[in-house]
Amino acid sequence: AANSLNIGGIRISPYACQRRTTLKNYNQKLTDAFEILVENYEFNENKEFCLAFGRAASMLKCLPFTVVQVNDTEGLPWMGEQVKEITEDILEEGESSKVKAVLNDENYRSIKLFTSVFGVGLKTSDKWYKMGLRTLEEVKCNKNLTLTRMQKAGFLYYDDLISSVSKAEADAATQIVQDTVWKILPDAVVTLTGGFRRGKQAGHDVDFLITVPGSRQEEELLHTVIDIWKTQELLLYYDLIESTFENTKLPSRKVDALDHFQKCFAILKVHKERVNEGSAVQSKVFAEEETKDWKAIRVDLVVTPFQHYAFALLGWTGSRQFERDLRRYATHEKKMMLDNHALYDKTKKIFLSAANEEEIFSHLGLDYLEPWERNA
Ligand code: TTP
Ligand code: MN
Ligand code: MN
Ligand code: MN
Repeated sequence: AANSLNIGGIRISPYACQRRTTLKNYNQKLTDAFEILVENYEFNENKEFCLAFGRAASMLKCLPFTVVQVNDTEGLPWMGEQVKEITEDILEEGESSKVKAVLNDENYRSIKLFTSVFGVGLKTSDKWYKMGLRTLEEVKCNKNLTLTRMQKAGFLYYDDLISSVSKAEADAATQIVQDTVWKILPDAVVTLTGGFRRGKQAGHDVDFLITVPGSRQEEELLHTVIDIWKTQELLLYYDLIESTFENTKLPSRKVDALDHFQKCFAILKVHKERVNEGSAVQSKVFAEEETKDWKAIRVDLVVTPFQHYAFALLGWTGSRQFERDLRRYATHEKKMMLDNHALYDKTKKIFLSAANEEEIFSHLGLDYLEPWERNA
């Protein structure tokens, strides 16, 4: 079993899948600082420190109290020397000079800015940085660059996409997705996943999982959805990725690898009149000057065969840190392999099926965690 520690009578496991982590974070000052370092280590491809600060941040998020002195973290997993140093600075000086230095670092600031554009990843950002580019204006004006279709959409809808998606906007998007999907297949199950399923009030996109019980009718579904949205002029951008899934394939070891389900990364045009934010009066006042009555919203649609639905739901609900720890737990504590498609028992050499998330937790010998307890 996992070694776990006792702090003030609270059992704290080194695995996020054995901790209940709600959105109530008593240590946000520390975790925000750690997450800036994680981001910077990610940009510099320092995997070890990336993991170290990521795990420490995730661990502090589950504590039911605010850490006020370094002693409070005594015996907690993942509080290594580097982490303790930063913690001490923040608790004693109110801030960390190392975090401040990152926030002022030209490379960090540029990469952060460039990757904020939809379709721009680390590789492209690095290239632009090495070309001497520092601002989005400089990128847009540079005639030597060829942008992908995705990046062009990213720049075109930048202001909308950079502003976070509210719960009300996610609900409006859900209405659009459900209306369209149910028009085609009334039996289809449409589930909101990602951060909004974990109870978050805002997100960077809206994630959906779609399945059809007891049939293989789902294969054409996404194509039809796209056709309908095109005629309704609701699709600002889309990239449809066909399924590459094979039933016999063992679950992937790579935590951040894309899954093999059919999916669509889209930008949806959501009209403001569809968004129920209780500000209808205000928006009417501005309606005359404002010609744009819609917002571009990033939407991820994933379609799964019904027998893989529970695994896909567990995988797409997140958080990323929770998913990492769940897979690490399966591998190291259970000799099993888990990914978004399946769970494989290496000892028995069999796939373990599951109709819902509870059954997956149970196969792994874990207490069930509700989606809102997975905010690790
Ligand atoms: P995200 O939408 O990136 O993250 P989020 O919804 O938790 O937060 P945000 O508010 O920023 O949108 O991903 C949701 C989950 O889906 C995350 O746990 C990772 C998982 N995921 C996959 O399993 N496969 C994929 O191909 C992608 C893109 C995400
Ligand atoms: Mn999301
Ligand atoms: Mn995200
Ligand atoms: Mn997403």
